[in-house]
Order: sequence, then C-alpha cells, then structure tokens
Amino acid sequence: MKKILIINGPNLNLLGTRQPEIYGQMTLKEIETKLKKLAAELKVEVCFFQSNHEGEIVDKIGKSKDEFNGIIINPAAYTHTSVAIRDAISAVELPSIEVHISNIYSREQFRHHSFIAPVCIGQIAGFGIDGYLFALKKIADLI
Ligand code: CA2
Repeated sequence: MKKILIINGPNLNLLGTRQPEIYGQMTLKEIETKLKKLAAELKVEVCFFQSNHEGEIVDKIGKSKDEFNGIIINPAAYTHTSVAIRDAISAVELPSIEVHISNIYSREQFRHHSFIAPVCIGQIAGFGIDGYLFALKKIADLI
C-alpha cells in the first residue's frame, strides 16, 4: 500500500486550544482521525509527524525516501523562513504538497512568501482543515 507522510510544523500541536478564529476549533488529533478515515477510503496509508523543531523536520524528510511515496506538509512558521526544509524536500524527490489552514496571502506581509512552495507540486491555503483532505486526495491520485 502507498504511504503518505503528513508533517505539521511548529505550534500546530496547539490547534483547537487557541486562536479558533484563525485556525478553527479542531484539534490536531481530530484532524488526524479525519485524514485516517479518508486514507482508508482511498486505500492509502498515512503517517503523522508533528514537531516544533526545524532540524527534526529536516531529519524526518531526509529519512522518508525509502518508507514513503509522498509528503503533505504544513511547515507553519518555517514556511516563511526555512531554506533547510526546502532543501530537504527538494533532495528527497518525493511528490509534496504544502497546506495552510489560513489564507497566508490575506494576512501579514511576512506570511506572503513561502520558501517551500517552489519545491512542491502545489500549495493549498485558506480552506481550513479541508486543505489537508484535498491534499490527501490529490497526492493519492498522483502516486
Ligand atoms: O495557516 C497555516 O496553516 C499556517 O501554516 C499556520 C502557522 C503560521 O505561522 C503560518 O503563517 C500559516 C502558525 C501555526 C500556529 O498554530 C496555532 C494553532 C493554534 C493556536 C496557536 C497557534
């Protein structure tokens, strides 16, 4: 069975506990449960990884080539700062999709630039947690 790695970056472990007006009410666990259900329907396997540490995310991507067929990543704040995560995705050569819960283009200027998007197939932003579900459907189609 094809395996997809779903990575969530810094502070996304706080989903559902603060700032619901921006990020919604759902916890990361609840999002993962929805993704698992969809994965079963799509006949793919999903594996979840959340970290608040850039180097851990880089390591996880670096080790993913042999185990996974695709990556869905919400790099959170590292979207706007991390050349290291971009280089890791570029080097691993797995089809990757970037997801953002909020519309990063309607927020502060510093959120308008993504270091990650150019090394991904595409970026989904502004559709809340549905963005993860759409990304899973697309990547399951592609791999
Ligand atoms: O919209 C997104 O998904 C973001 O990746 C979320 C990041 C932000 O830095 C990006 O610009 C856009 C922030 C994640 C923080 O998540 C929290 C969730 C609940 C409470 C506090 C933070």
